[in-house]
Amino acid sequence: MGTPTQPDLVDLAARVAAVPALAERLGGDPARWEVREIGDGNVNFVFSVHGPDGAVCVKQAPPYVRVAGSSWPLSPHRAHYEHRALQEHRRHAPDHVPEPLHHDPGTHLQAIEYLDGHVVLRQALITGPPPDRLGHHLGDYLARTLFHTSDLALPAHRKRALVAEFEGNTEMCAIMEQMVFTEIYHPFHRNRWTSPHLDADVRHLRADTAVLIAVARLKDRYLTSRQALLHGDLHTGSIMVSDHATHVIDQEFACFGPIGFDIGNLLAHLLINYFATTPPTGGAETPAQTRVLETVETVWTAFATRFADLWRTTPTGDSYPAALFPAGTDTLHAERLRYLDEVFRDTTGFCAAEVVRRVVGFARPADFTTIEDADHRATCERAALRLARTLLLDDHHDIHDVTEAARRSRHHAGHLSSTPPAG
Ligand code: SR1
Ligand code: MG
Repeated sequence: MGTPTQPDLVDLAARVAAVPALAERLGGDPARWEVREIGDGNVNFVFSVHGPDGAVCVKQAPPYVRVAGSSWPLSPHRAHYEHRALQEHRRHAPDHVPEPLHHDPGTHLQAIEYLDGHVVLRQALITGPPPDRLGHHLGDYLARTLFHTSDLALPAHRKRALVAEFEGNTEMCAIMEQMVFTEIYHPFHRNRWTSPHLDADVRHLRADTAVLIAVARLKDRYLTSRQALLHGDLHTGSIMVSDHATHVIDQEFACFGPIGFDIGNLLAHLLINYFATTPPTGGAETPAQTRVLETVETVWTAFATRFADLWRTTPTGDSYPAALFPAGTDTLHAERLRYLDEVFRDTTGFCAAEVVRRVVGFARPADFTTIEDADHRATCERAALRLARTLLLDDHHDIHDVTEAARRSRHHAGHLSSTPPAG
C-alpha cells in the first residue's frame, strides 16, 4: 500500500488563519499556534490547533484512505457529508455532538469544536470501566438523532430532500457494503485474522449457508432502507468521553439507512470490549466487564424509552398521520412496541455482522489487536464469533437475552471461566 502523506502543518495553520471566525477563536499570532496531529483513525488526518484564546479540531480528508495511502483512492467529498451530518445531528442532540465550525468544500478541510478533557472511548474501555452515564448519554443520542431524521418526525418533502442529499455519499457506503457484508466471507487480499488459530473458524463461517443468508438479508436492509440519517460508523473510536460528557465524532460514513445499523454497531464494539478485556488467566467476569454489559443494556433501554417518548410527544412526521392518530390519544401504543421490536431485530443482526468483520476483516479493533498473546487473543475472538453466530441465527427477545448470550459465549469459548458453562 502507498505511504500516507501528512498535510504540511504550517500550511494547515495558514488555512485556519484565513478563516476569520477560527482566527478569532484561537487568538494571537498564527505563527505561534501549536498544531499537533492527534488522529488515529483509518480514513482522515486530524489535528488540534491551540492558540492563546482557544482551540479547534481540524480534519483534512485526503483523496485516499489515510492508513493505506494513495494505493486506495477515496473521494475527499466525504468531508462535505461529515459536515452536513454534524449539522443535522447537532441540531437534535447538541449535548452529544460537537459544534461544526467551518467546512471548505475546495480543500476538504473542516474545523470542529475542540473537545477539551475528552479521550477516545475505545482507549478508555481498554484500560478501565465505562464512564457512569455512558449508556444513558448514548441511548439519548441515538434516540434523538434517529427519531428526528425519520419519517416519524420529518414531513415527507423534507425527508426526501435529505435522503437525496446523502445518497451522494456512495463511496463511503460502498466501503461498508464490501467490508461488513461481503469481503470477509470469501478470500480477499485485505482480510486478516489471528492465524493459524482461527483458520478453521473462518473456514466454517464461510461454509455456513445460514450465516451467509442472514448476512445477505442484512446487506439488503442496509442497501434499501432509508429509515433515518445514520452516523454510519458508530464504533467506540468514534466517541469521545470525559468524566461527565459524551460526544460522537467522525460522521464521514453518514447516510440514510436502518436505525438498527447505528445501534448494532455501537453494541458490537461494547461487546468486543467485553470479550477482549478477559484477563489472560480467564476466570470470572471482572467488575469492568459487568459494567460493560450493563452499559449494553442501558444503551438499548435508554434509546427505546426516549424514542417512544419522542414519538408520543412530537409526532410531526408524515408516516403515522395526525389526522388518523391524533396526538394525546394512545392508539399507537402497541404499534410503537412493534416498531421498536423490528429495530431491535435489526440491531442484533447488524451487531453480529459488525462483530464478525472486526475479527476477520481489514479494520480490526485495538481491543483485540493489543492482546499480545495470540492464543489468548484467539480465544477472546472465538467467543465474539460465537456470540455473533447466535445473534445471526437465533431469536433474542430482549437486550438481557443478548448480554446473557455474551456471557455464555465467553464461557464456552475455552479457558475463560473457572465455572462450568451454563446452557
Ligand atoms: C478504509 S476504512 C476502514 C474502516 O475504518 C472505519 O472506521 C470504518 O469502520 C471502515 O470500515
Ligand atoms: Mg471513523
